Amino acid sequence: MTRKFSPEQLRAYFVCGSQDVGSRDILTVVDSALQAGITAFQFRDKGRSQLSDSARLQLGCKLHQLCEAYQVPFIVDDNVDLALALKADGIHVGQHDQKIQQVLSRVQGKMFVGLSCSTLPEVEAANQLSGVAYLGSGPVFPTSSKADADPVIGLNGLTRIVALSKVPVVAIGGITAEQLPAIAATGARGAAVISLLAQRDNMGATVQEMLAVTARK
Ligand code: TZP
Ligand code: MG
Repeated sequence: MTRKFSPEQLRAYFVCGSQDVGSRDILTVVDSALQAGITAFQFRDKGRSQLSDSARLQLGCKLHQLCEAYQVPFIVDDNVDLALALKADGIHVGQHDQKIQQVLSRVQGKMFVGLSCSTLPEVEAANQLSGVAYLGSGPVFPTSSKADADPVIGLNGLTRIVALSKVPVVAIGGITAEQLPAIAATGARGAAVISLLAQRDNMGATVQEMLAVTARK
């Protein structure tokens, strides 16, 4: 079943691939995150990942099934062919990935689309498009999870992006539990994190904090 986009899904958004879990089993890590209450999962298998295309497809299939069991949207990073093959609920693309217009027309009616924007001109361009469900903006803080990350935008940069964007924004990059209230105060609808969850044994408390700071008052 394809899950439609809702801004609530941005509240506790877990991004993960085989490169992010060290010697642990990614299926166990994602299952724990789902049990802990994440609201979206993005399969981002790249960078230091050692998986072949077919192993990535197989893993993606299992991860999608897991997400289905918890009724949490399964989003694929960057790779439109993989997202279509896996019948993902969503695709997330960056400014350097396939041209956003091409992505929008290839997946139209099949899944929702998230777009990375880290500058105001990028947000202005995104505002001209129809069909972008949400923006991912950052890195808000320095990150060690993405080798080619854009320059840090800080909380001030994030605040400006949120104010300009016509669609909901999820913050990403170097987000720690301590920074969650400040992220929420910018108006961002949630935080997208790799290390905050991938490198935790007990994810329950962290996910609860992510949900608490984004709860409707
Ligand atoms: N895009 C911008 S920063 C980033 C991505 C995928 C990495 C986020 O990982 P972490 O560990 O939460 O800093
Ligand atoms: Mg699904």
